[in-house]
Amino acid sequence: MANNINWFPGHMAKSLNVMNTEIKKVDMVIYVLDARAPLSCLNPKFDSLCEGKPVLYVLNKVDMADDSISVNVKNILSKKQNSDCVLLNSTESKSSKIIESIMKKLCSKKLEKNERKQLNIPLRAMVIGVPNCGKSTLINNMCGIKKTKTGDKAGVTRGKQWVALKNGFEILDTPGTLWPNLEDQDVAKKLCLIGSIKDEIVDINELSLYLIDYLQNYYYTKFVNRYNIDKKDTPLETLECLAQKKHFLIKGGEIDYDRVCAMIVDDFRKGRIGKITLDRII
Ligand SMILES: Nc1nc2c(ncn2[C@@H]2O[C@H](COP(=O)(O)OP(=O)(O)OP(=O)(O)O)[C@@H](O)[C@H]2O)c(=O)[nH]1
Ligand SMILES: [Mg+2]
Repeated sequence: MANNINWFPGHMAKSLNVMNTEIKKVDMVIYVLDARAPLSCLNPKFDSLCEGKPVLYVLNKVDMADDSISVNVKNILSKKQNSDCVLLNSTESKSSKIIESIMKKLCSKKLEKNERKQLNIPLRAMVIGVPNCGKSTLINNMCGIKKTKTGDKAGVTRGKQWVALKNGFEILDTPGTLWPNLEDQDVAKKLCLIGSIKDEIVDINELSLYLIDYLQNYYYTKFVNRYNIDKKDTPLETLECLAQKKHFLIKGGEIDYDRVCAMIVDDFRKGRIGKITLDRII
């Protein structure tokens, strides 16, 4: 990339501060990761936030991710102390039903203590994750009705929102947050591809070349099935060949780079190329 990708606007810094205060009021954390780039979604700023709290990792959007990698990630994360992990498609009605019993298991000590003291206090969880990973969609799924605003772009939720569930649990939705200085620019590109960084600050041409290179290395058959194009010497040659094939040309027969780049990124985001994961965990 010509310029480093970094996106840490003031509202994210503010949200992190609010979360650091609210964490004291909750019994556990629901940490949502986009299964298409699960490791890249791990925010170093969340490490201290989660310290001492049970964590349920929700590997979300598994309907769009590589199944074998999702299973590997689940195995790694569920082995972490005081943690568990579920694979989920939050857009599928009632898919989050499995979460209730896991929450109770992770907070069993607290629940027993409350029962002993005959305290009728609801179990409280904070939902955290990078922008656009599906936090609000998950909460709506847990509610059974749409209580929080969702949308297919980064930064939909602004400000905290408590939601009470029928089973008595109270869930806190938080705005998606990243961290200052995305030092690993591969991570930054993956976060762009899954829609966690807003498109306005990203060079879509470079992003699509990165994606082509990755797909040709790890998902060659899926790439060929979608575009019917062999591997060329460079991702740029593949991109140009694709544009010619699609007749994405501007006046004078020049390649319409913006159009072909936008198409391939959109195809990935909509899952048209197939179930793909951008982090390798094998
Ligand atoms: N295919 C698929 N799409 C999902 C899933 N979960 C959420 N989405 C979609 O992902 C997009 C983002 O969902 P949100 O719930 O708004 O994400 P968020 O994490 O709350 O985003 P911010 O509030 O911006 O941080 C929406 O278009 C959802 O429909 C899933 O499991 N599978
Ligand atoms: Mg949200």
